[in-house]
Amino acid sequence: MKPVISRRNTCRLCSDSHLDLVLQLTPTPPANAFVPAERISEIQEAYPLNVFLCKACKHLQLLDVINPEILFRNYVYVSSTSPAFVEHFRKYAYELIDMVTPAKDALAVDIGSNDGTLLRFFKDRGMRVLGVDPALNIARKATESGIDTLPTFFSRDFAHRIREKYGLATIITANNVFAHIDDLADITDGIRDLLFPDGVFAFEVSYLGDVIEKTFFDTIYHEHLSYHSVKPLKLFFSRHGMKLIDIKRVPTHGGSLRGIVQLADGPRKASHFITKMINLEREMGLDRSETFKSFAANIDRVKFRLSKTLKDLKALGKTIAGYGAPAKATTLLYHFDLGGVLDFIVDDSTLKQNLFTPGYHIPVLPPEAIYQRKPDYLIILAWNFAQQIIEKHQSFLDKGGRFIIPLPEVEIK
Ligand code: JHZ
Repeated sequence: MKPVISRRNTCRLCSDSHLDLVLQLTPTPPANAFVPAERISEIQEAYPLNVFLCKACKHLQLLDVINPEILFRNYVYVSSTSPAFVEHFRKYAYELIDMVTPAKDALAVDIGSNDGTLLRFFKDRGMRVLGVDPALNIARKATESGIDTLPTFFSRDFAHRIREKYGLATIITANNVFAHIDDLADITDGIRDLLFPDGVFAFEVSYLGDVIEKTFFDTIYHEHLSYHSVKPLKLFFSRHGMKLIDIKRVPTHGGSLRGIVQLADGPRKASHFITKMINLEREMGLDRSETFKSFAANIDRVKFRLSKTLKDLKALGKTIAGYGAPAKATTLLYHFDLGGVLDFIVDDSTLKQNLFTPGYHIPVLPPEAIYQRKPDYLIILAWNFAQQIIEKHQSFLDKGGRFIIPLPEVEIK
């Protein structure tokens, strides 16, 4: 069995060994390591959250890698919990179909397919679909619901097996997983080997530009090994016989990139927007260590503001709970030292309800708890869904409750 944590010494994208430590966040347990009641007396180990910038290709990344068997085999995040996200995937699937116009029965493969939310839209449009996801519990459910899902980690070897059994794929997707994989070179070679000559690989990842601009530091956790930007990715794909041909900024998870990639000699022309984005990244300073010093100062500023707000409320005898138990809440709670502040957290995902948060062991309850326990304030830890959550719980506001949105700026509603 591989160790719980291992340390790499080279850049994940270009293999250079010159890396600058540019940010250190408070160590945390794995962000989704929720525990059941019988384990709350256990102390969960915290692992470093140190962020490095590659001096050669400027890719931002973690070098401490938690064993993916521990992170992903039994997973609690389910894409379909958030209706806005489902709608996002519907539009995304249709855009890809319009771009590729797949032949009848063409194959779509989704890497990290979770509960099959995206694949279902391809299937509805007549494509053959195949999911690959290491989360045994979620892959089984997806297969039972009609989306064939192989319960494993994607790799080049595995891509070859898929190719033998199912043939080449016209569309391959990987959403919110391209940041999660340590050996990106191997899976990218697998994608290349599995792709039809005129097929496309599409991926979405949280965008570093948004993380920096909006101080979304809490999206830094062990599952996210990479904080992608366009320039290093473009170089990376070209080294692997592929070509980045389009980039789009999409609003999911506070700001993400959608990349479209084809084989190096594929039929489509590259969009001039790629060069525009690379220029914008230079202006934002994403390739400079100093940028991360001001990022760290911004994190401290939000920490001060939020801690003061919560401390003042507590001093007035107010009760505070959390809404949403996203992975990123683990980083926020640890780095801002908020373990003792929240009485409980509610989350709509039944997979998280009645568990306890990683490390601090704050109880996660169904949303009805808000109306039974009547906290004075709810801090929205799933800040990317603040609007939807507030709309859904207008009655909490009507009864005198208030919401606190922690990021990008502390806001009370
Ligand atoms: P959400 C996930 O991160 C996990 P997380 C993963 N590691 C990843 O890479 C990123 O996405 C990109 C709840 N909720 O989507 C559901 C409600 O309770 O921001 C979720 O637990 N009620 C793969 O975990 C959480 O909030 C609601 O009405 O940070 C949101 O988690 C809504 C809308 C959400 O991702």
